[in-house]
Amino acid sequence: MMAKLFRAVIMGPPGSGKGTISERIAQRFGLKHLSSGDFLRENIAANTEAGVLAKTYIERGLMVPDHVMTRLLLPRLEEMTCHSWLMDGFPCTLAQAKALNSTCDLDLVISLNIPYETLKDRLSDRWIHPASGRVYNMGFNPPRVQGRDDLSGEPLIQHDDDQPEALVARLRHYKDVAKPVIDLYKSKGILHMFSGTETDRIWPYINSLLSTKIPSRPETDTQHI
Ligand code: G5P
Repeated sequence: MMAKLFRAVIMGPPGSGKGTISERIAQRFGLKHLSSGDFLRENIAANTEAGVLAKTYIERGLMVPDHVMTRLLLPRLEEMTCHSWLMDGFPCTLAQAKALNSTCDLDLVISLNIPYETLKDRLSDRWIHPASGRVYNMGFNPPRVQGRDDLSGEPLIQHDDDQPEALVARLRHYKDVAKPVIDLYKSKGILHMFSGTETDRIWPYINSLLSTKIPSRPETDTQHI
């Protein structure tokens, strides 16, 4: 059992490897992995009011409005009084960061800085099941049957926003909204930026950093909600 609860955030543009690295951190250090994208997909599947609204944005490759995100996520974080956690994908705007700040003190923020060309290659291979928000990558996480969702068998689509032309604007938008968040966490002295083109090369540095902050655990059960 950890002596002190640990609260961390991982931020990065779409396709930067947040989910992949979060799973590794959760497994190695026993933090609960909370994912804004997964949480939205759960709400879409459950047809909640917020889920129905969020779906209209996600389908178009757009960010969900701040008030929807904070209303969904903050109560969930407030329930986690006894757990150390890693939040993946939230906050990603200054309004979200300020709302989170009023709820808890973060110990550490990981920011992934991945070159545009790398993101473009990963995202242009990305297909989505619109009804559930499930995401596939034809190179690294393909569906069992090509072009079909694993669970429903329904056809997968590709976002116009994942086409190379639209990606420039989308990634620039991310950069614009994330910059003040990065500056905020830098000024608090808790920001750690990692750059590179391969998750496997970035991971050892993140692992080393976290090893100085939290004890690793031998068990392998990933804590994911
Ligand atoms: P999500 O689900 O958080 P995104 O778009 O932010 O979606 P995504 O695509 O899931 O993020 P990621 O988590 O950063 O990317 O990266 P990942 O899934 O680990 O890796 C991406 C792909 O690259 C995978 O196929 C992986 O296997 C592969 N990969 C990883 N590492 C490597 C590598 O080293 N080499 C190679 N070759 N491949 C690799 O959010 C979904 C939507 O919800 C909304 C937004 O609409 C978002 O689009 N949303 C929010 N809206 C507003 N505010 C928020 N805070 C929001 N959070 C979510």
